[in-house]
Amino acid sequence: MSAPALLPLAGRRLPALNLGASSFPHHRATLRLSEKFILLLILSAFITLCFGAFFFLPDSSKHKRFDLGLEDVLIPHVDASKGGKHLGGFLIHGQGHDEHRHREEEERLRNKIRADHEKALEEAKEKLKKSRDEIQAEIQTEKNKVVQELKKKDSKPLPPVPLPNLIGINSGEPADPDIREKRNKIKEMMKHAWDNYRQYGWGHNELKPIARKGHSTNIFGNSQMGATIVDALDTLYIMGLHDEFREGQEWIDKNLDFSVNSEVSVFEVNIRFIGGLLAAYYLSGQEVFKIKAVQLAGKLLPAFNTPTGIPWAMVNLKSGVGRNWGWASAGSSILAEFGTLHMEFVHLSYLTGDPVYYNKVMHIRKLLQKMDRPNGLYPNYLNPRTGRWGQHHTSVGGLGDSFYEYLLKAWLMSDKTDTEARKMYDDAIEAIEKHLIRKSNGGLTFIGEWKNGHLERKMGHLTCFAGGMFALGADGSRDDKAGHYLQLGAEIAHTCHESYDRTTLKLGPEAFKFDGGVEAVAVRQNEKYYILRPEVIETYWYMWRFTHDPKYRQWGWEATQAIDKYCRVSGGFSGVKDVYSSSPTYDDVQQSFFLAETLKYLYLLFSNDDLLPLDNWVFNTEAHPLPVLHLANTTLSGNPAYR
Ligand code: DMJ
Repeated sequence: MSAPALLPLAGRRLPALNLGASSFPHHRATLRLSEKFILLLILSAFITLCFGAFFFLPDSSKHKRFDLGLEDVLIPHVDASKGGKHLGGFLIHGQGHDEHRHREEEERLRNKIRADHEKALEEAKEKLKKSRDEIQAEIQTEKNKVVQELKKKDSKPLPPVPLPNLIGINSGEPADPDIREKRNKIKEMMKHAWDNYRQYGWGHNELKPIARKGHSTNIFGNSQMGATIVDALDTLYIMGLHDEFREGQEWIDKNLDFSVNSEVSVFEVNIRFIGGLLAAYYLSGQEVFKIKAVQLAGKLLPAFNTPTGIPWAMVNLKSGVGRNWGWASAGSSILAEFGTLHMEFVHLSYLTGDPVYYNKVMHIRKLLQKMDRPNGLYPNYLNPRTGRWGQHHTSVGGLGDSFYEYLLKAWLMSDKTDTEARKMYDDAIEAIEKHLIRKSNGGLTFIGEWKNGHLERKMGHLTCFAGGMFALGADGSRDDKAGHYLQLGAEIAHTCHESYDRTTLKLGPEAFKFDGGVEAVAVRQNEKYYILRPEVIETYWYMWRFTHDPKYRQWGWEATQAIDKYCRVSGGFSGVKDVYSSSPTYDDVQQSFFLAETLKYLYLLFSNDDLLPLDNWVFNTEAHPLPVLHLANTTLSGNPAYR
């Protein structure tokens, strides 16, 4: 830098001095002298500074070297042996001292790196000396820390809401000793299923009772979400198995984590997890269940981000990316899946005061209402991109079933105020009766499936739930046809009982035909299995509640005995592959719905009606009881879902 460059700077400072002088004219000459003196002083100080900087400031080329790593390109080569270096083509002498400092600094750095390496090596050796268990324990501690941190972040308290009338959660003890004994037997079966899961499958989604290890399927994604624990909680609670309930609660509190990179079924997670958690919350009042249900629901919401708002069948809990099952017609979503969210989502809005859940399911309903329906029937497939139906296949069994169930239950759960849902149910049931329900030659009423313009005379085990649904919907039916629907329920219960009674094991097949001389019997080998499903027993229970005809308890007891005899193994309960074979083979899966539904419905069948009375509770499709929201008597002014 040259000296003239300094002048403008010095010049800017002078007017300040002049200004002061103008106030004292008799000192003007003295001031001019001191001005020159000051100017000289500044100049000499500046020159000294420049020289000092040249000799003593650190070599900036070194910094460039570290910052950019381009020393060979940008910085002239250093030849230390010559005791000097080239800078921009000039050889600077007298820098031996500087070089020495650099070398010292480099040595210091090298030593530090060496020491760090040695320290890391020592630590690794120490780790290796530890046992696998110790290492795993350390990893677990670290994991727990992270989980606790996440929990702190997620466990925001939810706004308090008035709780609905929670009656009949600790009752039901029958006076009749025979019935009490049967009820105790069912409780013992629950304990057997739970204890074995506890011992061999704890934390896994389900249990393999013969291999005695955990089991899972793709509906739960790839992570251990303890599906059996969540699904079983309310059954444990109503059976009075409180220690087991507490164990489950503890596991959920500590381990149930939804921030996992796992693609799950929106429907299954909703009915089993959200339904199970909400029911456990209402029964026990433990906040943890409500908080977990809300956290999980938040993870399902991205599934609704489709052009139509009809959710994808599957969603990745971490990324929120959704997609449909590869096997579904024309990339469609499934009626029974996107149509079985209503009950749980209304409760989520009720409990949180956040209308988002309610809006999502109401949007689905509005969209379905607007659509044309072939013969008044809802096809099972709907494309979430185009909003058009896929293949025209209608079923009250798999792929369609719980959509109809939730229309009826939405009305019941709203204290019969959601008349729109009731109307949709009545319309749908009328079309089903007209097009799908027939009597076989032998006089058995069955519900077939509509496939591409013709009726398939086949009924699934899943379809057997409809007997209970017809009975449940009898009261309040259009044109006062209550008697008719109760009768229809009884006929379906009878047909489904026949499907059990006509097998060797007295357990029902997955699907049975009414065709070519065959009545209520499975024909194809791959339809002969029983996987601990609940639907037939569910219908017995509803029919029992509405009629108190002892045959329903009798049929329920037959099923209990058959399950205990043919499905019970020392490691739990297993499905069987052929109900017509006297020496059945096992599928080695204890389904979570066996604890959630089958054993619960059996227990209720042998309990008094004051246990979970149907005026106060509505069971979701996985048998998780949710209270009726008596909204007329409840202050919900703060709840946007019900304004
Ligand atoms: C259960 O998960 C539910 O009942 C669902 O609606 C369909 N069926 C299974 C058990 O069979």
